[in-house]
Amino acid sequence: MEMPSALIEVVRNARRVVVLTGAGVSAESGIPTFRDAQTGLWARYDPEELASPRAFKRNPKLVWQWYQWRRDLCAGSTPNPGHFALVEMERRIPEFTLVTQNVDGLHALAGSRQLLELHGNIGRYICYDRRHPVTGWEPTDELPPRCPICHSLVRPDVVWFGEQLDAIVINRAAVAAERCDIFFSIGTSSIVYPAALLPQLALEHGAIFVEVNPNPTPLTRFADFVLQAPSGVALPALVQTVWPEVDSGS
Ligand code: BV8
Repeated sequence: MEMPSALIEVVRNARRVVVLTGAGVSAESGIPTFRDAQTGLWARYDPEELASPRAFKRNPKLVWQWYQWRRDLCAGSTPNPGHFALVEMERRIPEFTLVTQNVDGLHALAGSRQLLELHGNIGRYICYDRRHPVTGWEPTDELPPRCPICHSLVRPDVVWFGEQLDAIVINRAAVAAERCDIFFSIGTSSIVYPAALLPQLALEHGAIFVEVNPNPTPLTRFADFVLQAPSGVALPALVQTVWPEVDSGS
């Protein structure tokens, strides 16, 4: 894939880079994106509806089983070349911050370290009433299981619609977005807030804005560069062109 020479130049000279990723970056790992039509049993449910405290209170077992289905999908998936290209960028760029909306854990699995998980992680559990971290529970036929400490229902440690993000995490992401030279928005429809405010913050502070997405989004028209391709193709091509000495097999 051909890279614009101007983009190669700015990436090669960048000191501070922020990357925001969404579900699209895991699509090539076989995880359906958040808004793709859900498959099978889940096709008739709206994910934004299910990923909410209201849905969990109304039907905790249904929401628990949806997350179990997604957790099994994640367990069966591995990072793709797009994830590994981001690990290489982190190695090469002096100040690199990876902010993800994804809850699948694939960036950490690929080796990303400067990582902010805005929406939590589907592999971790907390309890509903007191947010106790839960690593295990008594064997039971009841779903969801109960917290060993306070006996309230166990839920995934993710941020649901209508719930606040962790203030420290979103503030760290905002500070990085305000200070960066280049902001990449990769594999996200850019419609979920407050995550979608981050590229706007970067633009307000004069950053170069790069979008990587096979489809247009509401932010495409603000982009200095648009790589209209799957991230698993565009990111390895970018890394190979900027740092030709990189072993592409990583
Ligand atoms: C909150 C965890 C407030 C759960 C998720 C303004 C300000 C603040 C809030 C709001 C606001 N306006 C509206 C709100 C409310 C709401 C919101 O944003 N709604 C949207 C729908 C309008 N926001 C919230 O509720 C947030 N909370 O603000 O609280 C508050 C204040 C005071 C007191 C109490 C509360 C919480 C938001 C977090 C929700 N949780 N996930 C779970 O996963 O189950 S968000 C969910 O959407 C996922 O995390 C997902 O990552 C995220 C974003 O979606 P995308 O990642 O973009 O995925 P999508 O499918 O949409 O798009 C995929 C893209 O990939 C596409 O563009 C496609 O073209 C592209 N693609 C496909 N293949 C590829 C590809 N790209 C590259 N390569 C490929 N191969």
